Amino acid sequence: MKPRRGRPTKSAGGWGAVRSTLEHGQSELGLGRTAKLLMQLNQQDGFDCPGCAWPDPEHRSAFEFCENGAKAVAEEATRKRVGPDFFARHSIQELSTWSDYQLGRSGRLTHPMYRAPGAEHYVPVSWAQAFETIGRSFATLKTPDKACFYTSGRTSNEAAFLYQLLVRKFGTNNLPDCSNMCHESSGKGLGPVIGIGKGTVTLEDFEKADAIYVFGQNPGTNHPRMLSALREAKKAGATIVSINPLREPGLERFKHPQKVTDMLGPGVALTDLYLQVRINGDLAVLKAIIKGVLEAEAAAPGTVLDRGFIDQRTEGFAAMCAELEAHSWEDLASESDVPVAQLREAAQIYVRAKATIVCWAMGLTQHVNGVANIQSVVNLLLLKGNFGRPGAGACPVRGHSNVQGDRTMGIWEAPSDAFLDRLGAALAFEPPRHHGHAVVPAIEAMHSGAVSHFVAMGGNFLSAAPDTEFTAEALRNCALTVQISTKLNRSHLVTGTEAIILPCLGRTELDTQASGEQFVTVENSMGIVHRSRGKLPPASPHLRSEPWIVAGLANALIPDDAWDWQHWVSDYDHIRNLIESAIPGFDEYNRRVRACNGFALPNGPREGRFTTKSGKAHFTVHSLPDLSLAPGRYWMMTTRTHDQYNTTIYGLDDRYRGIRGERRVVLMNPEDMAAAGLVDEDVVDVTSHHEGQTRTGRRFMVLPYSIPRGCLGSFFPEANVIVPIRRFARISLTPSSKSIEVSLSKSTGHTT
Ligand SMILES: Nc1nc2c(c(=O)[nH]1)N[C@H]1C(S)=C(S)[C@@H](COP(=O)(O)OP(=O)(O)OC[C@H]3O[C@@H](n4cnc5c(=O)[nH]c(N)nc54)[C@H](O)[C@@H]3O)O[C@H]1N2
Ligand SMILES: Nc1nc2c(c(=O)[nH]1)N[C@H]1C(S)=C(S)[C@@H](COP(=O)(O)OP(=O)(O)OC[C@H]3O[C@@H](n4cnc5c(=O)[nH]c(N)nc54)[C@H](O)[C@@H]3O)O[C@H]1N2
Ligand SMILES: [Mo]
Repeated sequence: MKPRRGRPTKSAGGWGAVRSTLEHGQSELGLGRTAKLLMQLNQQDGFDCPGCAWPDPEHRSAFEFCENGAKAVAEEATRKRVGPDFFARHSIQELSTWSDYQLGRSGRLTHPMYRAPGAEHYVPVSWAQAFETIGRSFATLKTPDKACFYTSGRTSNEAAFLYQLLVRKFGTNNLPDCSNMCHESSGKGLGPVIGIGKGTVTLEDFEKADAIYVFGQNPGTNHPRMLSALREAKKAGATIVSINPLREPGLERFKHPQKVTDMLGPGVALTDLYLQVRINGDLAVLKAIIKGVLEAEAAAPGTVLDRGFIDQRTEGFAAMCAELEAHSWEDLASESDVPVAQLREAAQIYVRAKATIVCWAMGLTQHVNGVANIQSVVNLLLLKGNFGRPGAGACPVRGHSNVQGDRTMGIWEAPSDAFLDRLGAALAFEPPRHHGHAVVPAIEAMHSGAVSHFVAMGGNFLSAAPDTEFTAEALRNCALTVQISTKLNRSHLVTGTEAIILPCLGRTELDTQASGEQFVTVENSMGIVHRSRGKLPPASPHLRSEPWIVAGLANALIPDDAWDWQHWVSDYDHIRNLIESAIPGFDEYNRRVRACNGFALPNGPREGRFTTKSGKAHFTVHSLPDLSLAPGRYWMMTTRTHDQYNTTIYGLDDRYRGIRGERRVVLMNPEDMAAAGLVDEDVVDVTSHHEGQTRTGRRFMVLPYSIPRGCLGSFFPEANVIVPIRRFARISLTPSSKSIEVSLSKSTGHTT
């Protein structure tokens, strides 16, 4: 289809969102079923949205969902099916030529499927045969460390806890997860400086904040319900500063679909000051804001900083101030590509605010200096003691709906000794101590042959991971790959010598075990643990729940194990009792999680305690990244469109950005286009450059867009072919998918 381009929309939400919700739901489910399902979404007795991890308000309306949550639900509750006949009709080779969009739209997986060595087709197998095959293959492993167990962030607490327990009982900490590609920089950044790797605000804080900074996040698309919180904050008098290379319509203005005045009028303007920073210029912006705050304090001593807080509750302030002296305003403006006047204004807003929240997502974490970015956010917040008081704090906005809970449950390749001590004591076993592989090292280990067995609890490892070709080679190198999935995706098509698909229940579906109907629990972005109960009849009678599948895997991998996994799975209260005994903060889990809004996990900084070794928060010093580019080179970011959930593509439009019918695009500054001799809709090949290696993605369409010079935008997963496997964040190892050094050349007609 030829792309049609309009202008980016002026606001997010509004009639466009209502229309899109209904159209998408209706095409997958029919209107009656759509309405019935959406009324259960995010309700106390309903199911948690499988979309993002944004929290639910205490007093919920009948419509606690957004356009994109509704799409995520429709995607799972679709009436289309991918059964044995589908796999008999389509060979794996043929399916490999389908787009992600076509694969996702095929429907729900219905049977366990097996691909024999060299086979062109998957064939159906029974659950018993599937587990037997897995058991036989794992029995050949010389050491448990030759296996890796991936997790994506939709997995419930119950499934995640059992899964990590199985993996550790089996004998390894090889638990890479989607978090490694996502907010790992936030966890690794926050932990050492404030004592917890999580955010410190609650939803209620938004209404009490005087200033809110939103760094590197596109909530209009990825966390639409956050716009309601920003709208309320704004109405209560907060000033909002957005820092983003793209002018995202969702950050500019919001029309709440349930507010008549918004829908009929222009909506509510959200951002007061928009800093159109260059890609990875945030560290310079943060330094500039801090510099402005220190200058304001110097001009009127004792009126700006919270001196008492800095002296008694923090360390490292003087060193941080000293490093700042090396940077002039002009340097910081040129490093960030934001004019001095705007940087000064951003600082003044912080100076005036009594309580400040800083929100962020992938625009800060997915850089080589991702951890430094997060710790610099903390530097800013500490200046005025913006922790442990109303309206203030750090707010990493999580992605997958239970990614934070999975980590709390121990889905972590680098568990702390304290975690392993408690787990071992609670279950009377000796968990392995040596750390395992995160995502990037796991790919490298499969590539080199050090790992030969790969199990994925959800997700789409191949398409989500960097360096698609390299990752494909890694997966093909395996002896066995096992995917526990709801829907068909590319990771089912690029497999080890043997491959198995285990189809599982999704969030929306009834989960019945020996003791009756079950609910599961999840932790949202703000550390609240609550219930989720599916209501729909399962898509196929052969589907099993994730905890049930883990119990089956346990019997296959550790045949002589004395633990009664089946008993735990017969009633999820048993699993929650295990969690209570092994993980702090879950006292009386089964009782408290049945309370209407669930319960909050302990959070030291939120409660006024920094849980670092010294009991103090730390200012840290970070040098600016080198953003210089050779002629003809650009920094490229890879983001989501409005019509996708990570690797699941709902449609080919990016409505808010005004792009239709095309995903293989390069968004480019018009002046850069002119300088490079490119015109609108030229087709180019994109080549990344890293450590002397190149990777090329073919045939992307250039579109002029409002983005700083030297910067380009593209969409993932299509652009993952050019993300170099060896370019990742220091400390967190998160692939640097928001800053890749690339060059462009006109396509010569060949295809990808
Ligand atoms: N509908 C929908 N919802 C989702 C998802 C989805 O795919 N679809 N994914 C979920 C997941 S797993 C996650 S992690 C979150 C992701 O949520 P986001 O982080 O909002 O997702 P991205 O599309 O990666 O967008 C990042 C934003 O960062 C900006 N950016 C890029 N580089 C830089 C930079 O160097 N500096 C700054 N300041 N900004 C930059 C981009 O312009 C973009 O606005 O959303 C979750 N929710
Ligand atoms: N270039 C680039 N790459 C990126 C990013 C980026 O911004 N740029 N973002 C990164 C981020 S933030 C993340 S979180 C990762 C996402 O990585 P993943 O979490 O691995 O990917 P998803 O696309 O969310 O996974 C979708 C698949 O999950 C399965 N699924 C859905 N629901 C369920 C369920 O309830 N149970 C089970 N067992 N399976 C289910 C379906 O089969 C579906 O096809 O991608 C990362 N990759
Ligand atoms: Mo994510």
